Amino acid sequence: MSHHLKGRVQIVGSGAIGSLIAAGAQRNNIPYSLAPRRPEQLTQRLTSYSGQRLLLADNLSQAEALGPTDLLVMPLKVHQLEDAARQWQDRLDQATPVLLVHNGMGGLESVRRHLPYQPVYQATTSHGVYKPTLQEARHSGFGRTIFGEAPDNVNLNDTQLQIVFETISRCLQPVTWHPDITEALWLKLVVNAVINPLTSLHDVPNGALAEHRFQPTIKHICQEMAALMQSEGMMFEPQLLADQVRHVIDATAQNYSSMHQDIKHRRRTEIDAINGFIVEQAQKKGIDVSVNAILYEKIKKMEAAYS
Ligand code: KPL
Repeated sequence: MSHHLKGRVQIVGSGAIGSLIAAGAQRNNIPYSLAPRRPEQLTQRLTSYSGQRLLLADNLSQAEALGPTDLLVMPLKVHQLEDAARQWQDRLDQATPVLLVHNGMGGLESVRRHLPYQPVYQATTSHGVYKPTLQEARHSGFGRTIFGEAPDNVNLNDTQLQIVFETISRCLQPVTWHPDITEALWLKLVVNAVINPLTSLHDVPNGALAEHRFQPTIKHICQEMAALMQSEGMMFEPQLLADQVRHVIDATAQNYSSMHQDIKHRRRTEIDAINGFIVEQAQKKGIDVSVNAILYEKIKKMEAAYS
């Protein structure tokens, strides 16, 4: 049976991934609203992966409040989530589903400070999208999306899960449901812990990380991640993690990572939620993650130079 969203997809912000979701909604005739913090940041056009230009003409104005048949999508960085959750907390029905899409960890905890009992869903995507200008987005890398339910949801609602899954499947295809989204987020964390800081520090596209000179560092990070994940109850061989990282390096070879773009545009990066999170967790467990710690410090220095 097919389940349809009866309401709208309300997207918070107008970043690259939010714009891709808006374009997917428009193509599928799903009512949506893309709501940037400042009007000049609103994405108006998206160039699809196949090169078609799409005008985001169906964009509704931001909803005053959202009911149980709407979907609130927060494709924001972890450090932006707490504020956004605070702003929306009084405008949501207790059953309005909220979807988080971000790199790194700690987003769910930030959102829970203001929305402790909200039904939350999480997704991680490897689509490459960037905004060459404030009004324009480009879908430059065709990836995939993994989707699941937050592990701490109180009322499990299979019908809602289906509806959110089908909606996001249309907007960010292809989407796979994962019964343990936290594990999928950890695996993506490994990819981001390698690709994002290294491409930023060396000022290279993702594909350059296939070069011989980067392999010892990548191997070392994967060993650190395997040890940390093991302490969280997830058993992955370092080599398997390294294979996965390599797969993403090859699949996104031409792309510049999101951290590379953030640094280029002098924006705050996701380093705290990626390598910063890793260092913090490892400290609690007494696990050595010195390569992650070095990358963290170096990116923090780069950020400090312009912020
Ligand atoms: O998620 C990404 C990012 O850039 O943030 C990867 C998968 C590394 C692709 O660039």
